[in-house]
Amino acid sequence: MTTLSRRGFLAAGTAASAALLLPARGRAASRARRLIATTRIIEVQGRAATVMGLVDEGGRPGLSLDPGERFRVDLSNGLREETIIHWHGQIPPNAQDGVPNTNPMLSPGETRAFDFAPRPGTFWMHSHIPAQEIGLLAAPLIVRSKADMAEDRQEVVLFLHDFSFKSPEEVLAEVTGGHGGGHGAAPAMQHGQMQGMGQGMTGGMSHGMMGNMGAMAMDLNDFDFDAYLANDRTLDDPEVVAVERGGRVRLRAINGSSMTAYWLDLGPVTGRLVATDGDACHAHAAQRFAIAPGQRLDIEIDLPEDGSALPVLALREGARERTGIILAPVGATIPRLASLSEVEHPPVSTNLMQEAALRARVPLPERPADRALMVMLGGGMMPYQWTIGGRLWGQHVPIPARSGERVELTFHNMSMMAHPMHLHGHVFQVVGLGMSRIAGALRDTVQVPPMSMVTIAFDAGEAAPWMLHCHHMGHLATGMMTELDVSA
Ligand SMILES: [Cu+2]
Repeated sequence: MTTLSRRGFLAAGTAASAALLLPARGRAASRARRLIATTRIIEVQGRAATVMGLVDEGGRPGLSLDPGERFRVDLSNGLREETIIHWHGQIPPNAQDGVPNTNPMLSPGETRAFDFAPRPGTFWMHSHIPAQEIGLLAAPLIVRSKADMAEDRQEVVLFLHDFSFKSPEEVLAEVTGGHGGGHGAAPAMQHGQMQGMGQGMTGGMSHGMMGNMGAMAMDLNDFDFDAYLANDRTLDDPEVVAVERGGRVRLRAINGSSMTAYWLDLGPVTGRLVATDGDACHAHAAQRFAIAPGQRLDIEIDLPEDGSALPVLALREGARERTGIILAPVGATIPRLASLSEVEHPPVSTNLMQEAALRARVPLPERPADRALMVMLGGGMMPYQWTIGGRLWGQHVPIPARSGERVELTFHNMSMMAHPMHLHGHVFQVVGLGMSRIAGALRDTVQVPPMSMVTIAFDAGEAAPWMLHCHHMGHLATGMMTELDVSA
């Protein structure tokens, strides 16, 4: 009988996820990849839904680059509206970062060339327009390293997204109560903004929340989506990934959701978290891992020796909804799993235990901060508006830095909701949780729990304006965004 290596086994597999990962054979290294922003039809709970997507010339979602390959991509806008795509976690020249205020929008039918040296690891790409991101204009961006190719393990991508049958515009309108959709601030938003901390407190604990949830209740979910997708599918009809009995998997989990944080749950199996937002960390063993919007986790999993199938689930925080994929060796019984757990899942947003335990494999060099700043996060539900430094996008005061400086930012969240804060153009290290210093994980998106402080450190990069914002699309749409203004 023929024995297959794990990589050989992967190549022989027919699972849809394998198609997403395998680079086209014989591709000329110099040829640009094609990427198309388009609409596509997926099936959710037995119903056809038209969503947006980022696909290659074969219609497959996402992009996977070979070791050493440049990010050389011709991006075409196949939509009937303008778009702009951000390469989340990558550090391109600012002019290629894909944000509306510094880069020109792509008109319908327009193609634009991108060319930069990518960072290896698990990344993603998405429209930087909130309604388009809610509408699934998002996909995995995997950059493999030589070490990845040498390892005897199968790679599996898990891309999470929240989904509604309503239009993204309706979702935003319902979430924001009419405050979403514009960069400008409504006149009513002026009120109380200059009060800083006080605004955050009163905004977050306005009467509706107080009455319903109690004085210290945290707000976990803004919107009840119709479904939670794992690689575009639900647990009614999950993706079943062919794996080798007893083999090793590197799960590349990406939370592309617009507003939802999850626990990744391996059931009885203990996995090892080995990378956060694309950068290696010392292995952190657990059965459940917290993942906020925008974040990525690479988790090594040793599959059961008994050949049983292993569901990899994503549990919506503070709720019973769940989604996931199933890793199944040949002949394994595929379990039927409901889309609702029997009990509510605990909050992710208020939990800093995982973050406290993580240590970067290659931390930033030790260096005193040249600049240390407090960044106040505020806002609340009534009215629905979220602020940085007491201000909305458009009235924001950019955070200054000089290229090469070591900068420390302390996010001080004075609101009752968590904010996954994403900085463009930089990798940062988590160096403080509350009052304690740690040599934590490298990240580009960090979850800042309600009423808490998280400190990040980084060396300021290219002299340019870089977006700093909350990755909750409802919060972003109402103005929770500012700039890190790096000068030469
Ligand atoms: Cu937020």
